[in-house]
Amino acid sequence: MLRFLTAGETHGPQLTAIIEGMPSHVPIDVALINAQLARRQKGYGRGKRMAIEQDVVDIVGGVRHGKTTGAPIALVVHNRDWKNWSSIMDARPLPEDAEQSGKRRVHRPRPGHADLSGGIKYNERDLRNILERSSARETTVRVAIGALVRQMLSICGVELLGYVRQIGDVIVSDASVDRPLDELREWTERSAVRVADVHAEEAMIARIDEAKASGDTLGGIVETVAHGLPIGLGAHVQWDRKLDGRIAQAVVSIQAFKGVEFGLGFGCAARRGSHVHDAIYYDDAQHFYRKTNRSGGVEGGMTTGAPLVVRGVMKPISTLYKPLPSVDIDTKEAFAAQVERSDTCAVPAASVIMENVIAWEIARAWMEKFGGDSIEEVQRNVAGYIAQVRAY
Ligand code: EPS
Repeated sequence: MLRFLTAGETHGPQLTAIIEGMPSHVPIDVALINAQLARRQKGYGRGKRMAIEQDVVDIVGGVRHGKTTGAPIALVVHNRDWKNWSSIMDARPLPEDAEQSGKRRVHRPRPGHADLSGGIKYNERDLRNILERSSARETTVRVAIGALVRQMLSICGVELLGYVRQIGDVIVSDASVDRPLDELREWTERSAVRVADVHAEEAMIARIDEAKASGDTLGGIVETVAHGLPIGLGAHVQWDRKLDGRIAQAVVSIQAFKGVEFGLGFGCAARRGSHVHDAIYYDDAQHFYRKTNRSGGVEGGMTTGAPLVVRGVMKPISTLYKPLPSVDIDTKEAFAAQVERSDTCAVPAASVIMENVIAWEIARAWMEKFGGDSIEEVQRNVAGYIAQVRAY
């Protein structure tokens, strides 16, 4: 069973993850994890924090001489900004006279953030204790985790790509996405907003500039495609084994994500069934196959063998430089919400985050289906299953 936990605050010393259940002998290239972290840091519309950070991972357990050992893997990403926050975020008690001045206390909750609900729930008078952990900084280490486990997936032929479909009211053309995976990747990685559509890119950059100038923020829609999945990852037999259900939970757990869809998704509502489902065909060369992939590669909670296509919607970031009305938790008086440094638009970064979060869920389902203690055992199990599928 693959599982992980993360810990760490946005302005604390580091983010930490422990991953358990990786088989032994998976070659791990730290440079590939750092490359994913670098992709996450890019994107037009990010704020000043990204100029401070240069995220790199330290592997401090479970990998030896470039290969997993089967032991729990511990990852650390240091926050460079920590040096500017070390006294504010110190784990040790403050001297009594510094109690109020030294903490950059937050007491005017930002609408849309975890500040108010978290403050009330945890009976916390300093909302910084909520903000520090609810921050999207935590996605750094989730990307590192995805980047680690996809090194096992890539040995098995699975490839993923995340890109942007919409920022604000600017939508990329379907034709720009409808390209071979390598070509789409090349375009996406070159683009400042991770789109393969130059007209949309220009309009998106203009919208981000407008939003920034007016102290506002922008959300959007991101998409991940995964190729190389066999038929039958996930299972129909129990609610918590359905792959689409798990991916939905993982995607909506990404900070600021409000929705998820597979294939046609919400577009299913307006169509008749005959224009929603993917008819089944058979020939000797292709075995069972479909001419369409409206399902987005999942039926009954299981992969169909077609590419998995997932979209997620990210709301505009809730920290506004021109803040919305809020209420001071001390005085109960109306005030503008507290302004904390933030980004105007993090949708391009969110496409990298969703890609890696989905890689994790695929890896988890992969290990449930093909699980073994070494990568050799996993590969034998995959090969045996593929032969069984071919003979069906
Ligand atoms: C974030 C606020 C900003 C972002 C941060 C997420 O951080 P800070 O308050 O330090 O300026 O830059 O994102 C990251 C640090 C990151 O690595 O993505 C928030 O409030 O969620």
